[in-house]
Formats: sequence, structure tokens, C-alpha cells
Amino acid sequence: MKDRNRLFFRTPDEIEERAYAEQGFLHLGRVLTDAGLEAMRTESMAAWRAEKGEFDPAKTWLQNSLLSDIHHRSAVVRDYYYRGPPVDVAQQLIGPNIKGVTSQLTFKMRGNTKAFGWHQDNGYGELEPYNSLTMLTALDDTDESNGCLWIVPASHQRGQIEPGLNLADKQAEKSIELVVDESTAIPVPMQAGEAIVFHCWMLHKSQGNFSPDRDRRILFLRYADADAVEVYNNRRPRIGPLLRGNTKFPEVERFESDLLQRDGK
Ligand SMILES: O=C(O)CCC(=O)C(=O)O
Repeated sequence: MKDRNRLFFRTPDEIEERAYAEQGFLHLGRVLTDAGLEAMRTESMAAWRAEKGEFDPAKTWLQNSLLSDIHHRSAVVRDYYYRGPPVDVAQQLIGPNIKGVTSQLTFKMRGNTKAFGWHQDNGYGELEPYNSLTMLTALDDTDESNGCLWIVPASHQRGQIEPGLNLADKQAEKSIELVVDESTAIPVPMQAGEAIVFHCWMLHKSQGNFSPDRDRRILFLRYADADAVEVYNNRRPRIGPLLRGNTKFPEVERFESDLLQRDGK
């Protein structure tokens, strides 16, 4: 994509690594330009409408709220996931060798009042080393009324709270609901085009969307060390596109290499 610089803002050369180490999250501020936000909304919504249609209370949470591998369906998301500010941030916080491990839309459209309970992202498929991170990019303004993120700052310092779900077991829609002392939890409102990054052990949740007229659309990306393995899956390598540096796993090196080369950068 030739106009990349018009879609994303430049990543700061140095982000606040110390605050991240202590608090487990960083609010990164605005990462998408107006043009980038518009393009990402347009492509994401086209994919969402084609796959999901309208919010339907009779459907499950998964059906209403999550669309996986969105970078296969949107060139703007792909460019952002493969080469945008999130990759620079991941490299600063994880190290030189980075792979992408998840790209999905987590949308909570108006009417979707279902909460997503307290969990660690490393509970949904435990990866090692324990430095993978999640980057949420808001495609709408999000606050307490439309189901913004809540976190417990510094909670990543407790480590892996439970072994986590075996994502290789696809039998059922399972979910984690940890019991958390909420007195230290804070909401994390974001404006459209802003992003937050948090550690794989960060305790977080979101409430339902109780706004009558505002959707809450979020792009969810996850990154890990290029050699990260799935603890729950006999320590096999997590397969994902190699975005920076090297990996000892040829299957990771090969993965999506056609897509990585296709955009010509
Ligand atoms: O989108 C949300 O409301 C929460 C998403 C989340 O916490 C997750 O997918 O880990």
C-alpha cells in the first residue's frame, strides 16, 4: 500500500518501556490518521457485514462479537498488522524477533449488552515466553456506556493465573471468568483511532454496550516473540507471520510469506 504514511502515524522512537514494565499497559494515543481510520472502518465493516450481518440476540457471543483473521479480508488491516505502528511497539517491548499471532475484530454493536469477563489473554492459549502482547485499536470512541475496556493496572505482575484454555480443543465455546477484586480496576476510554497495548498477563474485561446509538468496534491484534510456543499444545510453535527478525521454526518463516511479499514492501 503506497499511502501507508497517510494511514498511520509514525511510532515514537522510544515508548515508555519502564511504565509498561511496571503497569503492564500503555495508552499509545492516536495511531491512525483520519484517512487510516476511515479506510479501516470501511474495509472492516464490509467484512463484518458479509460474514456477520446485524447483531442478533439469539446468536452466541462468538457469533455476535468476533471475526478472526481480519487481515485476510482487509488490505489496510494487513498493512497495519504486518508493518504498522503495532509492530514497532511490539519490537520495542518484546525484542527483535516478532511474529503476529492474532488479528480479529472484536465488535460490540449497539444492542450487544453481553459482558466479556475478567481474563488474561494468555489464558486463551498460553504462549511462552511470557511477553506476548495485545494491541487494541479503537474504530469508535469507546467509554463506559458502550463497553470500553477495563483493566487492573500492574496485575500482570501476578503472572499466569491459571493454565488457560486449550485452544486446540475446539469442541465448545469456552470462556474464562476470573474473580477479581475490582477496587483497583479502571476503565480505559479511547477515542477512535487511538490504541492501547497490554501485557499477556494483564487482567482485563469489558462490559456490555448499553448505548442506544453507538457501536463499539475494536481491532484486536496480538504479537509474540517469533519463537513463542503453545504451552497447551505440547510446546509446538505458534504459527503466525514472521514480521521482524528471525525464527528457528521454518514453518513460521514460511507462514503467509506470499501475503507478506504481495504488497511489495
Ligand atoms: O472486545 C472486548 O470487549 C474485549 C476483548 C478482550 O478482552 C479480548 O478479546 O481479550
